[in-house]
Amino acid sequence: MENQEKKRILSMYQCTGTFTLGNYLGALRNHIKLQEEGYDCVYALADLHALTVRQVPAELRKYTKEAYAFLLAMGLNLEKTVFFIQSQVPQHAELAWILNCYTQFGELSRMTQFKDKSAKHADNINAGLFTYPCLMAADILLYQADYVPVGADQKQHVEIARDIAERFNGIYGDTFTVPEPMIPKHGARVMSLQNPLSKMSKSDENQNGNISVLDDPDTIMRKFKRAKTDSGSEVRFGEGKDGVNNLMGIYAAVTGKTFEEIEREFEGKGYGEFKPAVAEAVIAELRPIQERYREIVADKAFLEQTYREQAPRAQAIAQRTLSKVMKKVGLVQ
Ligand code: AQP
Repeated sequence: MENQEKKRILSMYQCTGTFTLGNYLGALRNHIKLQEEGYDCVYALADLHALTVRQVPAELRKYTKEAYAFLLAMGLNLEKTVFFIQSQVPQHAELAWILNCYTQFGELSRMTQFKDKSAKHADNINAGLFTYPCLMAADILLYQADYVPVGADQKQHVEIARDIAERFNGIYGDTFTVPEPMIPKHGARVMSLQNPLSKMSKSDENQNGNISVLDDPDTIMRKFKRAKTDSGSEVRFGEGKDGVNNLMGIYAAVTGKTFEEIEREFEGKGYGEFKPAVAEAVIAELRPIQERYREIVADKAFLEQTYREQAPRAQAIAQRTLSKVMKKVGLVQ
């Protein structure tokens, strides 16, 4: 067994577009640190989940490879972390089917993501959109994960995985580790630059609202300069100043400064100086990663070899759990 004494963390990322600064500051950057904090990390790109919404096939492939290269560029360490593409590990789809049969219609109907996405894609309310929590439970339970890092809005996913695991364990005896949600200590929530009341999202129709981690410096500068703020000019955290609060949150996350320090730094200077300063800080943070990223994507053979080599590592862990489950439910092996 690999690193059995360490607590295992599982996290998967959707590759329906280029990662945003929100994904980076709210999740990826913290997840990369966890591998140095003594956890046994299993990370993956959730390309099967992406299919619940209609995708352009060539784009899905491109975004998946791009996301893989980006995490490597961030310093994901394959000696410590298993990092694979979900569709290359067939055990996910197999366990998901079994878990479908241990999940109730009522509990799936209560998932807010199903309600949101079916309202957004009313012309394609497919069965996958409804049962995706079973696939997500399979993703987590296959690896006997102790913790799943989640934003506060995603706790419901871990809760349903816990319910399914407890139900299964209750019928068949201990089979799955019951996972705990892990709310990150430094998990900044980044809002859209154009609408600071909604979160920055890959799928935002207004691309000026989101900073893509691959945006060039001029684009980053332009987007920050156009960021929506209020009619005031003081760089101060406060109620009704959602745009400025968001920019301060980004600046704080990138520079490590506190809000008080930022207020002092920009005392009497106004938004006109603050916005380019935030842009510069973000550009400097992303620059070395973008440079490494360009080297990695230029070497297609290396990238392909890397994700291909990771799949069997994940399969070996996943198959142990799947075999146990198959035996318990009465499938001939
Ligand atoms: N704006 C955000 N601020 C902080 N954290 C965020 N995350 C996403 N947006 C923000 C966190 O990023 C992790 C990976 O998310 P994901 O790739 O699985 O997809 P998502 O949460 O659905 O992200 P998007 O960008 O909003 O994608 P779309 O537009 O496709 O829905 C998660 O831990 C998430 O909390």
